Amino acid sequence: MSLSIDFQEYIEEQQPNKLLLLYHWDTDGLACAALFLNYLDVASPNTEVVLMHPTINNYFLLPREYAQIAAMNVDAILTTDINFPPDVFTRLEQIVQPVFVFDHHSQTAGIGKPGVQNPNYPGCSMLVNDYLMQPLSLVSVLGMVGDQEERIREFTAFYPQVEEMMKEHGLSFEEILRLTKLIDTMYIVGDTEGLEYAIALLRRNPIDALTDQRLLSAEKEIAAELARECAKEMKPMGEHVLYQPIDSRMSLISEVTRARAREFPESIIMTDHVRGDDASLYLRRRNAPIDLGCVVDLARKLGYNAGGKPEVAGVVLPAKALVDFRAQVIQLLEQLYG
Ligand SMILES: [Mn+2]
Repeated sequence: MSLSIDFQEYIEEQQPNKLLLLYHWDTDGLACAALFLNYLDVASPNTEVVLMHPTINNYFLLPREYAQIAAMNVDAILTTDINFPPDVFTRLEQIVQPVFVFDHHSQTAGIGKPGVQNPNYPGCSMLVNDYLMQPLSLVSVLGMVGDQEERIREFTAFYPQVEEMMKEHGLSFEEILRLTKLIDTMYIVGDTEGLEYAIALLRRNPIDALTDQRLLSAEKEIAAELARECAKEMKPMGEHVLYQPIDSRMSLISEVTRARAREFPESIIMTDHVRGDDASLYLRRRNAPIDLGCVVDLARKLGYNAGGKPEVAGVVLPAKALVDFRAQVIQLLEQLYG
């Protein structure tokens, strides 16, 4: 199968029987899934689309998930907004080709797979919308706002599109941001069926989120859980770091870390969360002049899944390696910035 194969051409000419759509579980990924489903409904109404997401918090697939995919007998795979490392695409291609990749994460920027990989987009939803040449919609801007939050205002090539949708729908920026928070509640509370519920809601009318009981009650639960975690005392580790282990059934690590960084803007906030055999470790800083990329590099050198930016680093690693890795991170930061 040629690498230059175009997704729309493939769909419209081949009218495949069965397609797997692998999506990220956050607002951006759900918005992308909604846009693709809208397109497929028209372009190839007889194609059966199987929706699937990686286990929440995993930016990779488990052996049983590869087996599940192999058993599906799909004609093609479409992945959208998932920050998979390149080997995941290689393994998927061993199951079936073509594998289309629509993504805006820097990790996928140079992989040259069918689809579109472009890290200049602040959200994958707008990348997908542009690729499908659909008119601007609330769904197409929601993913960008979900990923970037207030920072979307700084993307001068993209923020006007958000403003246009605010005007068209009579929504303030805060209301748009709230919509993304409501959509994100489903993965945070671990409501995996809720992810497809949210995709359906996005396809119907995203504004329904503001009055949707399932989303509103999840929002309330999350606020209570976040308050409980943020009432804990943080433990100083080394010169720069304040540390907190998270103990929750929800996926709150990025929310807790963000809230604590606001509370302690001069420190590096480090949190971790053990879930079964895996652990997540997260670092975030606001004012400390420290590039957390060194933590991502260290994690990758040790073979862990990691990603981030200068001000944030996220690592997924085996739970049994967590204590040791945490100590190495502290040591590294002391060495570089102590
Ligand atoms: Mn995204």
